[in-house]
This record gives sequence, C-alpha cells and structure tokens, in this order.
Amino acid sequence: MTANEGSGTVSVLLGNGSGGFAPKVDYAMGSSSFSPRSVAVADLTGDANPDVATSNNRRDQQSGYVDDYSGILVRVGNGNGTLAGGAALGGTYGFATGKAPYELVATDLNGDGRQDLVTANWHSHNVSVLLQQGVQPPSSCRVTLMLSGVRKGVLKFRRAFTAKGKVTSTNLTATKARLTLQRKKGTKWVKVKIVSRTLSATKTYTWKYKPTRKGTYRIRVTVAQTATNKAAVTKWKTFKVR
Ligand SMILES: [Ca+2]
Ligand SMILES: [Ca+2]
Repeated sequence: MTANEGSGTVSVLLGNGSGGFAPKVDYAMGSSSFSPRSVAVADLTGDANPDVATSNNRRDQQSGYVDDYSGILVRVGNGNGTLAGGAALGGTYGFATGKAPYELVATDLNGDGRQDLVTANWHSHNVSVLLQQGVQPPSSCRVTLMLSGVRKGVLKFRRAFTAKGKVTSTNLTATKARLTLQRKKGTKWVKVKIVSRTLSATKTYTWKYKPTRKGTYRIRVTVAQTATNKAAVTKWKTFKVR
C-alpha cells in the first residue's frame, strides 16, 4: 500500500504469497490536486475488513502546498483486496484535521477496540486525534400487553380475548411481535399457541383468539433483537377460562 503524493492516489499491491506482488491498482484519494502524504490501513468501519486512510492537503504547483484543504480521506475496503467507491471524492469520506497533516497513524487510543487515527500536522504544529465512533449499540426496547375480554382475571368460556400492545424503541427495526399462550396442566405449563403478528405503522399489534378449553392460561409477548434494537418481553399475564 502506498500513498502517492504527486498523483492524489493510493496504490494497492496484493502479495502473491511468494515474495512478489500482483500488478498495482490505483485508487483516487480526492482530486488529482490532493496530496496524500501518508497511508494507514486499519478497520475503520467495524466490519473487520481493512480500510484505507490517507492524510492529505491540496498541492499548489508553485509553492508545493496550500492550506485550503487539510484532512483525512478514507476509502472503505471491500474485504477482497479492492476498495469501494468510484473515482475522485465519490469514493472517499473526508474528515478535517489540523493544517497540512503529514504522518498518519492508526491505533486504538481509547481502548474501546476500535482503531482511531492520529495525524502530525506540519503547518499547524499539532496533532489531530480522530476517535472512531463505530456503529450505535442497539437501543432499548419495550413492549406492552393488554387483554380485552378478560374481566377480573376471567374470560367466559367460548368467548374470545384480544391481546393488544405497542412496541417502543428509538431505533426499532423488528417488524413482528410474538405471542405465546400456555395452559396449566397439573403443575406444568403447556403450549396452546405461538403466533407472530406483524407490527402496524404505529408499531402496534393485535391478536384475537378463542380458547377451546376451560382452564388457567397465561400469555406473554416478545420482540426479537435486531442490529438496531434490543429484545423485549412482557411479564406473563394469567387468566382463567370458565
Ligand atoms: Ca472496514
Ligand atoms: Ca478507539
């Protein structure tokens, strides 16, 4: 991996396993007037695939440098030796630094397991630290359960109950609520029904059901964990059918 100061690119040379390299592949880092000074290879997106970052400032043909752009450009690695994105800035993500960043180092500075970036800045005589924020942890999730048709803990035999509720989470992507209905048999609970109900636009669900036997029942609702929301479960609600 090289940073090519004069051409605004990086070159990827994949090892061939016997001490040599496959032919280089160049990727633009910004426009051709950008000068990538240093390159760092590290996972900057949390998907375990190495990504490529360069420290850059714009180059001026006369003075050799200008200060109107100073920053880090990142190209996301595809995990197969190629880098995502097309030509020019379309394939890069920019992050501002102090003026004329020169050296660039990737390391985990705050010990959270995510690689961070540090630049040494030639013109502003300082260093810039960019802590990787990574993906958001799943948000907490809550689901409610109300039973209609049940009065004082009793549902009349041959009548239906309706279970209703709402799911709340800041980043909800779960689309279903799962209801589990059990009946008491001796000292054990046995399955009567497990149903999945698709959440409405307002994140509510309903389920109507008519038990076919008398007895003691209990019901609860669960919502599955996804990448953006945690799992949720209600307490068991118990009622009698008689
Ligand atoms: Ca990555
Ligand atoms: Ca870190």
